[in-house]
Amino acid sequence: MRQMIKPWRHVFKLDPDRELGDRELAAVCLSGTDAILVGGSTGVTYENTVSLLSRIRQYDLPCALEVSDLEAAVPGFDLYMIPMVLNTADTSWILGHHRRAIERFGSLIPWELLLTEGYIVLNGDSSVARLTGADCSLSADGAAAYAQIADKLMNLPVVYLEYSGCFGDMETVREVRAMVEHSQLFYGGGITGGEEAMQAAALCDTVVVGNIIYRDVEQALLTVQAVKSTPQIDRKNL
Ligand code: 1GP
Repeated sequence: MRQMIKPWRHVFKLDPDRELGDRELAAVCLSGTDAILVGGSTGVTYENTVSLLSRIRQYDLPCALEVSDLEAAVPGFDLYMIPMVLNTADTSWILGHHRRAIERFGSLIPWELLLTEGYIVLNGDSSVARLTGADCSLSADGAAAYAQIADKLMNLPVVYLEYSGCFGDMETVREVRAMVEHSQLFYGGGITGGEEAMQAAALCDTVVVGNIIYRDVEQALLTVQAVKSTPQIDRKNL
């Protein structure tokens, strides 16, 4: 599964709890993005997840579910991304929900389709920060230390810098990038057009674009080419 996500430079994240018209969905799926990630912090249900998956399946691109609620663990995705929030004192977001999922679903879990994401949540005003009790007062060094826990101690396939809803501090992203050697570095948060997309793309392996799809789909579409045309800076040169 690590191989499947390796080429992903640009990903659109769609929220099952939000409305998206057929024309907009088509534009997003045919935009040249590398994959669709389905997920959201609140209001995600089995029904709205099934409905969104079946609409996305009209198009030929990988579709992954970011599992944030046991009730919405829907079969049929290409890949399941399992967040572990590293910067919270609430262990239910690191191990607790995961333990319950294993107890409940046991042998039904398609382990070969799972990838763990080491989440570092950095926007204190976001729903995900409120939900998980994340400590968003981290310095750049603190964020980079968590990233190294994911990369070097836990050997996680993905480190996800999550600024959901606001564009992140690129100095922090740069420090994290410099320290992450093996994990694939995802960035998400507040990208509203090409310029922000390029800044994130220079420093990260994969750029995730969410909210702007629902506010201004044309702007969202511009981020695809922006990311794809931006070369990554070699971490050794940072
Ligand atoms: C949210 O990281 C994603 O989980 C993308 O963030 O919605 O702010 O683009 P935005």
